[in-house]
This record gives sequence, structure tokens and C-alpha cells, in this order.
Amino acid sequence: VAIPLPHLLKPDLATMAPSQDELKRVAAHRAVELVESGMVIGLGTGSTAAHALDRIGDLIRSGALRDVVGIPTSEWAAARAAGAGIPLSDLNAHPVVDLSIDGADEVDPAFNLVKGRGGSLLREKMVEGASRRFVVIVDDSKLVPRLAASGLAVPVEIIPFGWALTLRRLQSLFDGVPSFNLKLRTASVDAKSTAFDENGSELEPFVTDNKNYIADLFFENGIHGDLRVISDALLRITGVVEHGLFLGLASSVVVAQKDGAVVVKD
Ligand code: ABF
Repeated sequence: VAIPLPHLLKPDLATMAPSQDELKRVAAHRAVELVESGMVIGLGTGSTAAHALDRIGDLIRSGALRDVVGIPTSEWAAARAAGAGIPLSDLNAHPVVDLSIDGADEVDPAFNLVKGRGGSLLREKMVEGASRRFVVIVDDSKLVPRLAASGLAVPVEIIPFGWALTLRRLQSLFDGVPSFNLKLRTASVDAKSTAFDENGSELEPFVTDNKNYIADLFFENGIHGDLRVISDALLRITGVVEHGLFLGLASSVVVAQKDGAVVVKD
């Protein structure tokens, strides 16, 4: 008997609406239905991807999935996947990935993404760019009409050497863009932190898995212009390793909506 999906969601007892974490779980589980035995799977990073990793682990343990191998997109994903019992490998051994499943910070109507607010954008882009299919899993709060209009950052991974010069070059690239600003991400917390605390003493920079730093770019009214041109311009700055604009990489987006529906957009 088919049970309508809303009845599968665990509601928040106060509002009777599914919690955000429940939506993430539902999107992740729907995407994991695409995983088949024998596949090489790109393993995403973040609280949504965590549900996918745990589900894949459960299916391996139950014997429903056999001979899958996972390519983690971060040290965090590697640890979580190992804990879930997923056999791990890397891009050197498996340069072609059958299917990657990962979350995103923002998804626009053309499936362009902002990723990397968790700091793992470089490995994510390498693994997901090497994938035959890349399925993005989100709750509907991540869908936006325009990228970076929420006041949150577009992360750019930069090498530590000469980081302040790289920040100046990034600033110059967006000179004239109203309300543009940027910050070196610090280890203290998140994409909104500054490089100095209230007393002016320096905080430690956030360090990525690749031992790089992150510059967070803020566009108050979102990114305007040709995203590919902006992407190319960012990558031409010496000192920039990669950025969190994922353009044309997502094959499908699985969206768990607050009304209980799960929509797969291809
Ligand atoms: C990764 O995790 C990132 O690229 C993105 O920054 C983040 C999304 O995290 P969450 O699922 O916790 O919102 O996929």
C-alpha cells in the first residue's frame, strides 16, 4: 500500500510542519534510491549529505547494495562514510564517478549553485565535476531566484601565501559593484566572521582540508552578470584556487518541500 509522502515525514510537534532536518533526510533518501550496486559514488559534505551517507551505509549493511565504493568530498565526509561502513577510494583510482550526491547552499532556477559555505568546495567540485551524474539534495529554503542575494557568501578558496594581496585583487575585480565586500574566513565560526575580533586582535584563519584559506565574497543584491565570465575572472587571479559557484554541474536537484512533497527536477 502506498503511503502518501506527507505521512512519512516526522512533523515538528510545535508547528506540525516537517522540520528542516527532516526535509533534508527525505531529499537525501530519495537521491540514494539512484545508487546501484557496483557504482562509484561521490560522497557529499554537510548536514544534508550526512543523511545520504548514513542511508548508503544502512543499505550496504543490509545487503541491498553491494560493491559500491565512495569518493569523499572532504575529510569530514571520509570520516562519516567510514563510520557508516562505506568502502572508500579516491579520484586517482576512480577518475570517473558514476553518481555524486551532495547538498548546496543555494540553487538558482538554472541549477547553478553556491557551495562551500562549509569550506569543502574544492574537493566537491573535483569529485562532482568528474561525475556522470551529480544530484543535489536540498530542502526548499535553498532555492533562490538569484545566487548570493541572501546576504550570505560566495566562498573562494585561496592559497595562504600572500592572502591579503589576493583579497585586494578580488576586491578590485568587483570595484563598482554596490555593497560588495569580502572577508577572510576565520576559524571561529562561519562565513560571516571577520579576520579580527572586537578588540582588533587577529583571529586564526579558517583552514581547508587542502591547507588553504577561504575568502568570503558578499553581494548584497546577489550576483549580476554572466556567471561564467565572473567564474573565469575569479580563476584568472593568481592565488585563487577555486570558487564556490558551481555552474552547469548539477544534473538533477531533489527538493524536499515544506508541504511534504519531494520534487525531482532534471
Ligand atoms: C556542502 O555542504 C557544501 O558545499 C555546502 O556548503 C553545504 C551545505 O550544507 P548543509 O546541507 O548542511 O546545508 O554540500
